[in-house]
Amino acid sequence: MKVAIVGDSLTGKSTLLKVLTENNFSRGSGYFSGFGTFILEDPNLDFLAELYESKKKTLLHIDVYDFDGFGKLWKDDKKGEIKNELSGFEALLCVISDVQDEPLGSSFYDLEYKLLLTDLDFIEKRLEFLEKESHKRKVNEREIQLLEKLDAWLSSEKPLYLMEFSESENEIMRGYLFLSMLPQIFVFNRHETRVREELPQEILSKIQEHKFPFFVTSLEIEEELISVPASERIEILRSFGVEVSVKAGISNSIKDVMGITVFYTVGKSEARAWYVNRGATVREAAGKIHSDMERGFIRAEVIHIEDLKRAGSEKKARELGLYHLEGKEYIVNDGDVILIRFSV
Ligand SMILES: Nc1nc2c(ncn2[C@@H]2O[C@H](COP(=O)(O)OP(=O)(O)OP(=O)(O)O)[C@@H](O)[C@H]2O)c(=O)[nH]1
Ligand SMILES: [Mg+2]
Repeated sequence: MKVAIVGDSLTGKSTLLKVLTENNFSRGSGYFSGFGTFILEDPNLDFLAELYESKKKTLLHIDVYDFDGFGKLWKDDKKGEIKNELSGFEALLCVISDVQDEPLGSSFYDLEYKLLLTDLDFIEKRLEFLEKESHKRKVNEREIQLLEKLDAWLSSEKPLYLMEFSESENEIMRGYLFLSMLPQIFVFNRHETRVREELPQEILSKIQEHKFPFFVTSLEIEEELISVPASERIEILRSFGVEVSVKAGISNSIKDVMGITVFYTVGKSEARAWYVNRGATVREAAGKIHSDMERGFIRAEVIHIEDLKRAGSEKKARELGLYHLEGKEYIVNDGDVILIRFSV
């Protein structure tokens, strides 16, 4: 999983990279000033590792890149280049800020405008190209119609994320990269003295309309707390008015945003989190662990993490009949703890 930190200049993007990677990041080049690995926080996995006294704990992680294409390196005539740099990214972490004493709206609308404008610019160039081509050869009319529809949608200042597509439109869309199709998570980096202030209603309604998650924090404070254990960190953050640390917030919301389901495997040697696309079967999940497990899949023993927590131990959970046997078509639920039976 690969996400880009985006936002206007001086909003705190590089500070966010530091916080998420706990200072373990590398310097980048070009539009990327740095990158690193963000290990997602997961209290469920902590619970499992403790319960089974697992030697090793393997959490999910995300590759995070600090992107300056919409900040200090933004150039109106470089939109195409900037857009291409983001191909392969699956979500955007949008940093909105008032630490430079500008109102929040200024960095919010700046980013929204640049994202929509970049998509619009691509569409208009593509339409121009297809128009020229149409004099030489037969072009795909369906593509032109779709691009015109996208153009109208974006011109009404709505991201493509909110648009619904037919099967055949989806097919055409797959060939494109549109920035406003990417899911977004908003980090409001507020000045320490303003963390407790309400977010402007206009911005709030916009984010809620798009169903994007958002968090309010002070990245400067979070940066000072990097080496403080998570449990103490949240206490200190609360005293400043921050309700969820940015790491916990992003860890919790990333799976919804990316449309993935998290499941676990656990034993003495390792407790581990895995993910599959939402709606995947347990056989596909087995394939994530090892191709042999998918090939030789017999059945899966499954318990939901909440059931295991309630029972308090595997033994008790078994006595209560909370484990269930599932065949290969079983759809994995978020939080399932799975034991695959297979033979090769
Ligand atoms: N007061 C205050 N200053 C902050 C906070 N977060 C970041 N800053 C300051 O804002 C400046 C920019 O922070 P960066 O993290 O470098 O921001 P950036 O978005 O990466 O900036 P560019 O890459 O230059 O566009 C730095 O001087 C930070 O010290 C904050 O929460 N409070
Ligand atoms: Mg920076």
